Amino acid sequence: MEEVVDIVVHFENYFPSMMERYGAKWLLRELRNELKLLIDGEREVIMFESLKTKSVMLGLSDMEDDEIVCMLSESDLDGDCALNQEIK
Ligand SMILES: [Ca+2]
Repeated sequence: MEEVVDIVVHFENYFPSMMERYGAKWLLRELRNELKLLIDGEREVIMFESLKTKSVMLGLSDMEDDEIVCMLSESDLDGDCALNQEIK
């Protein structure tokens, strides 16, 4: 769990060195594994409620609702208010 928090909270700091050290393929696989933690169990997508609930678990409890909405809207390509790209 500590590794998950490090990756999420310090992503921008770690990204360049991790990419250089382990390669893009490894990094993408790790990110996909971490994203699975944010998926809503019933709908099997990442949505506002699951992000809000699980952000606390990941040590991101100070995230404002509008920041979560912004994260979702930036990555929600089909506009259904959920991140349902293939991340399994
Ligand atoms: Ca979507």
